[in-house]
Amino acid sequence: MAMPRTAGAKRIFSGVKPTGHLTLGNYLGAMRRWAREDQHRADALFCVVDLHALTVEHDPARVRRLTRQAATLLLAAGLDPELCTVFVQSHVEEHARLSYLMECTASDGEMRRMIQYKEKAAAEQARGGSVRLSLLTYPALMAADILAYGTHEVPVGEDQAQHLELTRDLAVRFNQRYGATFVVPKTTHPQVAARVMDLQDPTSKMGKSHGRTAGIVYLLDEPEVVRKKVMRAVTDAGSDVVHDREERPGVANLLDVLAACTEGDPVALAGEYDSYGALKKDTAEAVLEVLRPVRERHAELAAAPEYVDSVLREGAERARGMARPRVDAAYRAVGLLPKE
Ligand code: AQP
Repeated sequence: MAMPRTAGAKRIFSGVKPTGHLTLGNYLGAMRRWAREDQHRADALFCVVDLHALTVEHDPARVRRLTRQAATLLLAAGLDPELCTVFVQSHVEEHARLSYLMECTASDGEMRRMIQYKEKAAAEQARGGSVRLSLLTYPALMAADILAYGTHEVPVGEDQAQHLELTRDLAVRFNQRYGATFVVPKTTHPQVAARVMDLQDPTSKMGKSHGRTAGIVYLLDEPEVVRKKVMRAVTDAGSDVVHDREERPGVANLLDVLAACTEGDPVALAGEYDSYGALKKDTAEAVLEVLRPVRERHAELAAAPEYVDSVLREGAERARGMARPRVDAAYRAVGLLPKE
């Protein structure tokens, strides 16, 4: 296997969390760009962040299954192990090692301000469950994921912007306290579909772990199911097609999805439609067209699990080699006695 590019290249890191089946939001907001652009222009690492899936109540067998499925989908979406590094977070212990130092750098207050924490903690409590401490400290692990690799750039959907801002703050703080150790990364979002919204509730983002699935298009949904979900998308009062996220969030979301799938401009596309029905029909077909090759490639790869395993094994080995020196340096910098 050829090695992905290394020394001197810009480094990119990003990941997906195996908390559910990956969605159209994950694909348009993140994965598609990783495959089309990022792996070609930088030394890029893409990770299934399985430790993050343990921050809410979980079924161990399901997490294992979803981790393998997410890794397979990353490859199906076009990530090429000859160009980039694909691996599973828990296979590289440096993430957990550095996470503790990030917890020692962050404050309790800044963790509690995270919107995702507030929303997920409230949802957990509403279900009568208890909130895991790791849900609060999740951004420390996420900062560790990124900073361990000297990452320059993190391409993510807009929902991750606040966590990335915290990662930057922690890198700066650590460097000020203990000396220059981490690169301070920048965040990038896609120009269109940076936040794909739930088709049944267009004021909430399409999230893979949401309980109500009618508004969520999963990458592995059957074509008929995708069609049905898009055709039943909630639209807004009125009937003219305009791109207005505040007043017409349902229609704006469909236009954003259509634009992302057809490489168009959502505002210009609005002018081409005079009924919601036609917009939905074209959006459904455009989504199916984008997902078709991913589904086909997934089916091939799912039939060759030993290949996926070998990609993950080699990816983890390479990632470990990249992370260890920086994490060791961070351990020394905070005053821990080196092992040898
Ligand atoms: N709806 C979305 N629109 C655009 N981008 C999105 N992303 C997620 N949802 C959307 C981006 O996909 C990448 C991987 O996301 P993740 O697995 O880290 O989890 P998340 O951001 O918490 O997304 P989910 O799907 O909503 O998971 P749950 O429901 O478990 O919280 C990220 O780059 C993310 O921005």
